[in-house]
Amino acid sequence: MATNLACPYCYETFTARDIMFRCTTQPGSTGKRCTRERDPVLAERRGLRGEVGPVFTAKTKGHLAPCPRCEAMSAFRICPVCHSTLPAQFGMVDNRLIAMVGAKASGKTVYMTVLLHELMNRVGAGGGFALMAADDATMTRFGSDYRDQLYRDGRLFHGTRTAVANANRVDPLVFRFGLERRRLLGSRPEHTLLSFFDTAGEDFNSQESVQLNTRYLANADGVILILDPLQLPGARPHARPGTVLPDTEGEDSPINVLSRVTSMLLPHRAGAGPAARLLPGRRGSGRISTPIAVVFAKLDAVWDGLAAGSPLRAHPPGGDRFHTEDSLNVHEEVRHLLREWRGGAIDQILDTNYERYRYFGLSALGNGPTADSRVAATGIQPYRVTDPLLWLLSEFGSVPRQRRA
Ligand SMILES: Nc1nc2c(ncn2[C@@H]2O[C@H](COP(=O)(O)OP(=O)(O)OP(=O)(O)O)[C@@H](O)[C@H]2O)c(=O)[nH]1
Ligand SMILES: [Mg+2]
Ligand SMILES: [Zn+2]
Ligand SMILES: [Zn+2]
Repeated sequence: MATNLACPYCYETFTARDIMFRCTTQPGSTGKRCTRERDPVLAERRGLRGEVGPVFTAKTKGHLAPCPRCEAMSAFRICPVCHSTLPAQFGMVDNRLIAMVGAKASGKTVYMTVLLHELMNRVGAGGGFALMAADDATMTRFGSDYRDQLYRDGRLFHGTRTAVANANRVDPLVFRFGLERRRLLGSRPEHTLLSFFDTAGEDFNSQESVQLNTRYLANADGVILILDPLQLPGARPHARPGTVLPDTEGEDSPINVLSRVTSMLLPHRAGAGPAARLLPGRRGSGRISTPIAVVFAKLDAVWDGLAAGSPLRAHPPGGDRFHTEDSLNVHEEVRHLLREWRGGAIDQILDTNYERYRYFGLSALGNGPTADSRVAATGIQPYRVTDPLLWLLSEFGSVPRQRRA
């Protein structure tokens, strides 16, 4: 069976043979030239309404094909479902889809922005990683919709729009991730394409949104579940004075969000036909094999509730590896805190339904925001933000593991 590829933009799957091409509209050797036109598929699926080269199919698994109209060769490969231009190395390097999920206001968008910014800048400089936008749209959108607002203007985000409110679309950000070490050794740097998909907390409440997000979640290679520790009844007494406390009950409670995410990941697999058994993500146990990183965000807000010797208080070893020992210490500590803070049911759901889950604790901002929803005067001081992604990448085999410090 041909291996399934998944589009980093629409998360639909297809095989290498299904990939289509877009004419460059540059004149070819014959002198004929195609004109740009509107692409209704691109408009509907991605909301992109500009004029682009015409689309054509070619019976090739290669990276070049001649346009049937003007005969000019084109290297613009596009997704057969949404017509997005695929990144240059698509199909040759690993392509991983990562979904950010969690209750409303748990901190998903802030975390995603800080994580990407850190990987592109600070960590990238010293940590041996390189992260770059894989396409122009990602570069522009990450800058204007995320980075500038938080880092330049110091403003926090409004709630992320639900997929339904966004014309039934989600717009993933697509990056190229690499380890710099290999480049130093002279070999070709090996890259992984990473597609990040930020959901709206509200997406887990509405039925329509659930359907759309189910496809994205089902095709995700890794899930990052953000938990706001302040939603756990037992953590609230430890909150820093002045912290605004979110609701603990109802639709948006961490346990409800985790239950919904879990049932979105489960039935797709259990109910699917024989072919689905070959899909990554499903194995014999009946449990979900998609790795899920379960993250206590906003650690700064409950810092005073951590014991003096807590592994969460220790800075991670750093470098371009995933540190197993540190991670397992943190994992056990968070599990212990979950029980202590009356969130033990979360652990039970994970243990029953997931083959691979790991706990993390981090703070994206490092400090609570001001009363008028701005970044604190001390600036953004991220703490342990790369741990969950490095774990996922180590699970995918894209980042090496180091057992002991
Ligand atoms: N103390 C503290 N507060 C944080 C941190 N990160 C986010 N917050 C707070 O949480 C709020 C919500 O963060 P968002 O990232 O917008 O939340 P979200 O999960 O994307 O919310 P939706 O898009 O509505 O689902 C922010 O406005 C901050 O007040 C952090 O690292 N520390
Ligand atoms: Mg958001
Ligand atoms: Zn053409
Ligand atoms: Zn697509």
